[in-house]
Amino acid sequence: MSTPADQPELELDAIVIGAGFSGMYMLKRLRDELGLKTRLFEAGDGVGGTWYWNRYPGARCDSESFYYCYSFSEELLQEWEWSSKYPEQPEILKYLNHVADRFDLRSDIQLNSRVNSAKFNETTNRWHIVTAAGERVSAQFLISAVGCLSTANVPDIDGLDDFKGDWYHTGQWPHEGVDFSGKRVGLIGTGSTGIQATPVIAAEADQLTIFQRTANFSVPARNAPLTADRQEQIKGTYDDIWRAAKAGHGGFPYIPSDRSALSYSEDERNAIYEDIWQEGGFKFLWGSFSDIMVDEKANDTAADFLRTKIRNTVKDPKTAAMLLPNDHPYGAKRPPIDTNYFETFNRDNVNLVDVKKAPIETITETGLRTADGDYDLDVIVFATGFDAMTGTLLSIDIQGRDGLTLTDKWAEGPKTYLGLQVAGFPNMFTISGPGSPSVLSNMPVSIEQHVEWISDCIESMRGKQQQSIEATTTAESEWVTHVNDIAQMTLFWKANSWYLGANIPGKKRIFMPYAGGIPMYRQRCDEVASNDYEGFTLSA
Ligand code: N01
Repeated sequence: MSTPADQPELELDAIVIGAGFSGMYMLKRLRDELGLKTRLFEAGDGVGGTWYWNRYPGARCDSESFYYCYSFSEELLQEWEWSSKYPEQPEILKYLNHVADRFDLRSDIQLNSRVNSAKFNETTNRWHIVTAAGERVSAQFLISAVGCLSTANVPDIDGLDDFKGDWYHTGQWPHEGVDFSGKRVGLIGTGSTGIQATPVIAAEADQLTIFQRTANFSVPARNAPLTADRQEQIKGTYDDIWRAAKAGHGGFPYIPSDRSALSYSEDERNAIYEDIWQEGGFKFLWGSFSDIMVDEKANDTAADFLRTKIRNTVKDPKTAAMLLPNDHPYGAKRPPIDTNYFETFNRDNVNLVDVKKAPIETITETGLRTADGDYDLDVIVFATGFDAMTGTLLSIDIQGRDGLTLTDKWAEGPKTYLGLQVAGFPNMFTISGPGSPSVLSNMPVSIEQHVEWISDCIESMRGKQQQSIEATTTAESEWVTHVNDIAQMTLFWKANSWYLGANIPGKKRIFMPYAGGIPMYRQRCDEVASNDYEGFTLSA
């Protein structure tokens, strides 16, 4: 019987990996606007990327729906109706499926096709990939659209194989859902995911025990339906919305604050915080004061305000004290947005365990053992995050020029030029790669900018009959230094976050995203392009 490995290699112009927001738009641009023979390979059996995999209870977007979407098609913007301010995962997945159908993308998306390896041939300037099924495909361009948070981190805790109950990682949630009724559930992790899942699981389970290693700040989402009037108003002002989003530091369409937290009296400042906390969402971080992420004293004012809110919400003083974040500045870990997270600790069926004080020792047949004692559980939920920004790319055996592997190249942390290319890996582009604003921004805005920059670059190459493009090592190392210098000016360094790879044992501690903001970043990318792709070597 013939297998995919027996088939002749399929020859294309471009290969895209990943069918989330980035990959689908990349496919559309390359195929429909440049006329390239393009195929998108996706490991899952559906499109949607993050929104395909993360089906855990309570999963919803922390950015508002009307700007957490594509801006490239006016028709799409006008025809799609978001039901609420912060849509749930099924609605975003439905939107991405609609995009796949509306732009007829499915015919060039190959599902259930994990890319195992990608190797560059210097003689032909082509990339050769092999899928898990053994299928071989080559193309001039290889574009990674694998996402920043797609490799689940299940901590290596002794005894997991012996556990007689069920366990799940939130990023690999079963499609049929999980029935928690009558169950004793243990949830490990209090990042954005754990904070979204906690109230929903608590409402269904018999008992929920949260195993918290680091207490986290969180601001209420204040989710609400989008009324017909609000929809109409949004749809009538989309040009202004996108103009503001592209000019905003984090890709959000609101004016960033330009006032210092320290130039107000405590009462005045707290009144400003209160107003913005009542509004809810990310605006608390980016729209309140301009110095929260750069000045520790300013940050303390926001942190104190949020700690007071926790104390006032959680009735049991012992539990409230455990929930007070005390080891990192607010915002230095990605700030969660919640719906009734702290209120959930007032329920009788919810219990909080501090696993920093009494660490998890082992998982047993019947539950989990910490240094303090045993907890009987029917289900364990790992809301323990991801090997972020590099984990997925490094799980593919990628080899550039001279047999250089990406794993070796990034042994001391990721190195890229603009987060778009890696020296030694010609004709390979990384959408929202390390060194770009990506996870510090409203992702669709950053993704569209990368996709458009890459397709403009390929179009320019084709116009000039250039066969290969590669970042120079000089441009790359200058960019890495710049990314580092910018991060050093912020408080991001002061937390053990996944931004720094600190959540993965043994991972090099390097600040991976670009913290200089979207306007400065876009300007640099545009300058590079208009200076004949300065910092890249282009060859005929
Ligand atoms: O993961 P995390 P996440 N024992 O890494 C704990 C995006 N997102 O899935 O802080 C005990 O943030 C860990 O503890 P600590 C968003 O960008 C977006 O929540 O390392 N605990 C932490 O509490 C977000 O930032 C949306 O001490 C362990 C938690 O697990 C990113 O995804 C919604 C442990 C992991 O937190 C990741 O969020 C949700 C161990 N061995 C998420 N290992 C949107 O709205 C880890 N932990 C779009």
